[in-house]
Amino acid sequence: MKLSSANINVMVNACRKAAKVIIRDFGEIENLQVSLKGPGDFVTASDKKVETILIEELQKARPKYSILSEEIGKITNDDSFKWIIDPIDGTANFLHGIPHFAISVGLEHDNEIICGIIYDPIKDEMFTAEKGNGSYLNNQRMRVSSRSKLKDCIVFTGGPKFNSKDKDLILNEYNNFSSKVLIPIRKLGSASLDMAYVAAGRCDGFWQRNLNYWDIAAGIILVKEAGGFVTDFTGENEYIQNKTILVTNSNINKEMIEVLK
Ligand code: 2AM
Ligand code: CA
Repeated sequence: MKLSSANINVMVNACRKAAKVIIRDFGEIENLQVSLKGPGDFVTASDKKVETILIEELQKARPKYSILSEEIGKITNDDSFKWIIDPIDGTANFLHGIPHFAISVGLEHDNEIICGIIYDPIKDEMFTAEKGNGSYLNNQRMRVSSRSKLKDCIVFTGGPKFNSKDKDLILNEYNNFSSKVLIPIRKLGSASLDMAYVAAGRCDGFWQRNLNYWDIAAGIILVKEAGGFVTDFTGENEYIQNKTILVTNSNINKEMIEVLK
């Protein structure tokens, strides 16, 4: 079984085209890694190239939709439909030659995400979801995990940025979780893939402060359609406004909220 609505097809095609550039550029990173200049500017250029391809393809198919994208910001058109784009999520991994990053594209309609795609080009894993039609990994239906005790769970987070104003708070939350789970907390470096992994049942819960909308837009629908919960740290729906996101299977949401109190 697979998802094949018109919008999903547009998103899949745009991602596959952009992924060709990512894969080629990722191959170059190894060479640049050892050069004196390092791959910094090259990575910025890759990010922009990938974004350009995504936008070109999406606009060709849906000329009236608006866009919000990490590098270029907003393009306002018919505001009832909007693409939310993160061309390379996990840029630091990409820059360091670590094969764990993704293209993330969400489609918002009347302020609600209705379609999402997260594509890991290196592992060739395509996560897709559409409102009412389920979540899929490479055309196989995905479900969140069924673990019910936080102690037995594997949880992910992103941690603070070096200049974060919330550093103490974030480290405190990390500390609290680390004494609740037997398996040490994972930090894989791509927020969109963290969410896709919750949807796929690989990870049981993920929490993070201060993410941008493009980091989480596609993940929101993937997790919801896989039967998981997306809330803020208090269990409410204000995760975009509050910039606190908690993503879980359907069993451990309350237990994670207790830890975040
Ligand atoms: P990026 O690679 O597109 O910059 C790393 O923890 C993950 O969080 C990445 O997905 C990174 O996206 C994202 N991220 C974006 N803004 C962040 C922030 N203010 N603090 C922590 N992580 C952030
Ligand atoms: Ca991102």
